[in-house]
Amino acid sequence: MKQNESRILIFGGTGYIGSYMVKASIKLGHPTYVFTRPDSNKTDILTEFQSMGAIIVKGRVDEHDKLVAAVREVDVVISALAYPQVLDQLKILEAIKIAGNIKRFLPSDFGLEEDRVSALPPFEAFLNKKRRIRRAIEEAKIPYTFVSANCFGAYFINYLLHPSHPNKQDITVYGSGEAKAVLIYEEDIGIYTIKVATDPRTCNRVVVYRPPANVVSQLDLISLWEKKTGRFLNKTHITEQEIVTLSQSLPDPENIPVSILHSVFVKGATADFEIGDDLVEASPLYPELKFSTVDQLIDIFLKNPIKPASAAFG
Ligand code: NAP
Ligand code: EMF
Repeated sequence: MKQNESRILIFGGTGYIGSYMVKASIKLGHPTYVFTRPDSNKTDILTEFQSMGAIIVKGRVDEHDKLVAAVREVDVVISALAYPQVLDQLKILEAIKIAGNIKRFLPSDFGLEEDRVSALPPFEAFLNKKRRIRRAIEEAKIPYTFVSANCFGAYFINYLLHPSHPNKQDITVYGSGEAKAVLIYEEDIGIYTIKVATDPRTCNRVVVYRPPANVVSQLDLISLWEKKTGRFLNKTHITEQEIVTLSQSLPDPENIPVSILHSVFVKGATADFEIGDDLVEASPLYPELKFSTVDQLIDIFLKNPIKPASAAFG
């Protein structure tokens, strides 16, 4: 597969992270198809995509024939469907099997490296659904790339530091605040995901986005933020035991975010494993590209505060 000739179909392309992938795919010159529900309320972004040259395909994942026809038009399928739709990807996989032409499938992972983390039960149940999709793709022998993008940078800065409330100076520190976490700017996730989706070196590999300048503790992040803004934050620590108790007492699905925070900021699960030969770290693959560092990410954020929508867990 020549990298510059791939036609790319994106599911969930109107969504939070999917929209960065659609824009990156168009920017990198790929014929780009966006699969969206006929009654999707994301009309503004669909109009924007169309004006940029994307081809909009309207349908539902349970419309099998429509799915097969859409898949037959392209070389690469990327799913950025939201968490509640994770198991719907089995329907996409069925269509890919029937169509028989797909050179690469990227399922909706884009978080912690799910085959190398062990989490609190609510997050474990979340990850189990994503693992089930990975195993089904492997079993079907469809060429894949599994992407661990770690923490969406602007999303997590917003969540941890709530910069859209400049007067809100009380912030929560999870555990000691010293565990290292990996934060990646969403625009970079878009570009690198399109690059790895069309790269022969990443076929049937797990790719991790973990450049050294993007590994940061919560306390580092807070002091960087304080230095750049001149505003000081009141930190309240929540202990590991309190986090575990919350994960047990909150109803489903509200018990998921707190369990994710436990993995990322108490356990350091995005940064605590070696990247050996069984994984590919994306940053050295493309000398012409660079991930924005955490320092740059804060600058970007301060210039143009992005207010990410909250994630869907239902
Ligand atoms: P999202 O914005 O919530 O949704 C993506 C798209 O899914 C929507 O735009 C919509 O497209 C489609 N969709 C929504 N509801 C649907 C339904 N009921 N049936 C069918 N399709 C529906 O997704 P996201 O938050 O970007 O999440 C994408 C992936 O990133 C997930 O795997 C999630 O776990 C992961 N994630 C990771 C992080 C991180 O920090 N690493 C943070 C957030 C999310 P249409 O309206 O066009 O049909
Ligand atoms: O709300 C979240 O985290 C708490 C702030 C969820 C949506 C984020 C998420 C992050 C992940 O890894 C960092 C979902 C899936 C992930 O693997």
